[in-house]
Amino acid sequence: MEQGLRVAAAVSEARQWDRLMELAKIGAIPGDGVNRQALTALDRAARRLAIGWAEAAGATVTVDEAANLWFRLEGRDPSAAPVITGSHMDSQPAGGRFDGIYGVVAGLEVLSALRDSGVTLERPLEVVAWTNEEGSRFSPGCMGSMAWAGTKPVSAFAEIADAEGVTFGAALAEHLQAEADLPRRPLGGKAHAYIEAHIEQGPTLESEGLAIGIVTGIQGSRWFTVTITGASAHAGTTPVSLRRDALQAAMRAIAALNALTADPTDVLRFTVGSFLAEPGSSNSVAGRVRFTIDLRHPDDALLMEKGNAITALVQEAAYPCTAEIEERFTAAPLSFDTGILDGIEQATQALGLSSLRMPSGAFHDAQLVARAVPSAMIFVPSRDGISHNPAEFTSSSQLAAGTRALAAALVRQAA
Ligand code: HGY
Ligand code: MN
Ligand code: MN
Repeated sequence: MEQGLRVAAAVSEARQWDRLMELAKIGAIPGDGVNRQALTALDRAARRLAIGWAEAAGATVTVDEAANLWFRLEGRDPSAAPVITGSHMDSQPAGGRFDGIYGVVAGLEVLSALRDSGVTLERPLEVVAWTNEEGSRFSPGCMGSMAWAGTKPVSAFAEIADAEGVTFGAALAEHLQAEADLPRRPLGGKAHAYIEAHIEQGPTLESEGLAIGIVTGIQGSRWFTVTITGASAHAGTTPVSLRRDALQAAMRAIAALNALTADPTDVLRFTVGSFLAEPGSSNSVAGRVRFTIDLRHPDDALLMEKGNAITALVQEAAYPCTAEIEERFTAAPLSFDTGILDGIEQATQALGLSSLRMPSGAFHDAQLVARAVPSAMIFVPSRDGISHNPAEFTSSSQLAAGTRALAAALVRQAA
């Protein structure tokens, strides 16, 4: 643990905060927020900043065919399976300055602290920025980590289009062309351990006055897209009895889904986050409605039971309109590696940081990486538990404490 404490001591709160604030200028939106969508020029501008910092820390830079961006610092044994840390650089459309990007900057800070402390590890250390974790431009999320872990091939996402009709395949090709100066590395590979630092995005750590969340696992998530088709009609001349009103049908369907997912224990999470009625004119009956479903629960059987009931329920409620339901994303509930969790706890104790073992309500790339590599996560507090909102905030000292715990935990895995 001594080496880990040396590297942790070399973590600079100011350097890390300055880097985060520099990145927050790229895609800045009012209210201290960020809108930096995956595979855009803004995403590439942020990546170039990170590349510069990684190279200054002595790391080599590569990109894989899913556009995951890699920073590698060699250890004494270049043939050893690396230890990996990182997160995502893309944001929600009305995102904050810390979701995802903190985990990448924390990894970069550990690279800089290794250089400053003169510590050389046995294993290589790699910092990764995963492509499209949020899934807000191209649904679903976690495309980069799914491709890397072998859950789905990159080609499976090629035809998925954004709101402007740009396909993921086209955006990826444009992006890789723009980063053609970076050496390419094959997708996938072996790793000894993966530890991701992330903001909690919930109220627990702050309300209990704790510094570090030792994340024991992640609840399951299922994403669906519902398309309800009726018939567009004149709002003035068409009798209600003759209408096939897709918007009214969608309201019936969502009411039925609310009944299906009602949970007095407030554990089940059901969200309709996106709703589009077409043609979207005040004097035309809606002919088509598309809405999304985000369903989550820590118990796999319950998540399967509720999720599997959606299609029949929506189709029945939508009649006389028709409904198509497509499942876009499934991530089963997951428990992280107990050995790595114990190592994180020992790191927090050695650093004198208060901590709590806790599950994650949000999904993360670690949920997909854990299919291929022993993984775990570290949380830092979120002010008022706010995230996916410009008001998202974590203080520089809280972020630095998380990065010191990350540094000590990574060194323990890589020493
Ligand atoms: O949606 C999630 O749970 C993650 O924050 N993208
Ligand atoms: Mn995130
Ligand atoms: Mn997020």
